Amino acid sequence: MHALSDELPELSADFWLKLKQKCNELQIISLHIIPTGYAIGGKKSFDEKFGTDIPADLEYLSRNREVRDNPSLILEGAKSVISISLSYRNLDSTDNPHCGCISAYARGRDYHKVLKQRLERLGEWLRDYFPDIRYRAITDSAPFYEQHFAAASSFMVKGRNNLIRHRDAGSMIFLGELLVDMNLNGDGRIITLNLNPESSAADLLTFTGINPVTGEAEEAGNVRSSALACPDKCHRCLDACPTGALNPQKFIVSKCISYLTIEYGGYIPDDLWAKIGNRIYGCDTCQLTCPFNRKVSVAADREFADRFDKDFLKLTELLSLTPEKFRESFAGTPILRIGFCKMMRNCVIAAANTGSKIYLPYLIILRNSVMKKLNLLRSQIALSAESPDGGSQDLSADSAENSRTLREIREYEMVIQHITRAVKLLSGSF
Ligand code: B12
Ligand code: SF4
Ligand code: SF4
Repeated sequence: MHALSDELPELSADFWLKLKQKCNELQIISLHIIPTGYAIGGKKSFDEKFGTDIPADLEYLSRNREVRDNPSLILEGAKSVISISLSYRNLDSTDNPHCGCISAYARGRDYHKVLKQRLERLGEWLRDYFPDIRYRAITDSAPFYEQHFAAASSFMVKGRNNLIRHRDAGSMIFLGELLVDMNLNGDGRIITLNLNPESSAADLLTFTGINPVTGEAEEAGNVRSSALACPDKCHRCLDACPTGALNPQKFIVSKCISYLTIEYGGYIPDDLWAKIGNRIYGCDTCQLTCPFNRKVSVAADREFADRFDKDFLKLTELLSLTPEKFRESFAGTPILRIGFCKMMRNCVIAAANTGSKIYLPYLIILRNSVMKKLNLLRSQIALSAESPDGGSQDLSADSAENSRTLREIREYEMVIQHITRAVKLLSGSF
């Protein structure tokens, strides 16, 4: 047992070896430790990235910038960040236009839950070592520069596809962090633990300095500077991106299919329909084309094994889902979060993109059931707008329930709009 102190505790080779064993047991495929001060400068890079052009659905990202820049507002006294990753590698993407394509990251158990559990278990293990240590697990759950901290590892780099990739695992990895109120970095250098079970004890740790001017991890002697960087001439991901969201100047979030199919809640502009193809949830194109994802030596985490039966992903099956069936079928996966309406919108576009009339009856049936639900919701609102004396009352002063109903009405109307265009396209009436 070790007492907690502000000084670097005596972290023996035994500590690091045991930590490596623990990570191997928890299927953690990378771990490095960064001083929390590494966050400073984030506001500038955030503005450079989004400028004032943050899509409304991602507006939440621009809040709490002071927390992003100062992790001790997430955990009081935070001194080090333990950045980890888990692999979800699955290159089996369907090109069959009659089946919906779900992004690899969403085909297994919800990564938020898995990461959180692993981080908690890592935290408990650390507490056995340092009984006074306090920690906080982060998995998309707090305003935090996840990619910036991840790229500080000797084994990681941010590619032109905008994603962090790991030397042995490629880019199909999830990032998570454990903030701790103990200085595990000692002299302030970044410490990368080699988790490859085959590696020797002499190869266990890499130390990287932080450039005092740029605030970035030093490149000298860094593994990533040579073998891992994007080759100068490679632009495969940029060329393959269906919508042009990835381009050398700036990542255009509002054109990214991942954003459009998952985050965006409105009508998808007509000119983007064909580009979406059969992608009904997320997009992997800029990862599938990356050569680094071909030569991967790390196995995917068991929790992220594909749960979806190929037959279930037929568009005919998906278009026949009811809201209840949707919830049942996607329970436990991140897909549940987008809700029935966004999923139906995405499937309607995929059906329109096949150009096949076989989907017309499915679309008509879906339109009828969506209309029925819409009428029900509209009458609920009309009823609540009537005052007890028979007159009408002001809805703005209304309950949370009314605003939920109004939101649902907008969502169902949005599905109808998409079905109307899909029917026109497939019946050739455009
Ligand atoms: C919003 C979001 C999206 C949005 C916008 C993405 C974007 N890149 O802007 C959309 C919906 C489009 C999206 C798509 C995807 N996402 Co996403 N997304 C996020 C989320 C929740 C926030 C990202 C963000 O914009 N943060 C704000 C910016 C400012 O911070 P940042 O991400 O850390 O990156 C900045 C810093 O590195 C900073 N920076 C650079 N230099 C410096 C220097 C200093 C000093 C500082 C402080 C900062 C700094 O600049 C970067 C911006 O360019 C993160 C989780 C998270 N909390 O970070 C996941 C995350 C980035 N997404 C992830 C994934 C898996 C995806 C998809 C692959 C999913 C899919 N298959 O459909 C796609 C990939 C699309 C692509 N090519 O980028 C993973 C990426 C893992 C990885 N290997 O990198 C993350 C990290 C989630 C996770 N916990 O694992 N995503
Ligand atoms: S996820 Fe798809 S749309 Fe988004 S940048 Fe990558 S290839 Fe382009
Ligand atoms: S496809 Fe090429 S340019 Fe794109 S991330 Fe991979 S190596 Fe880099």
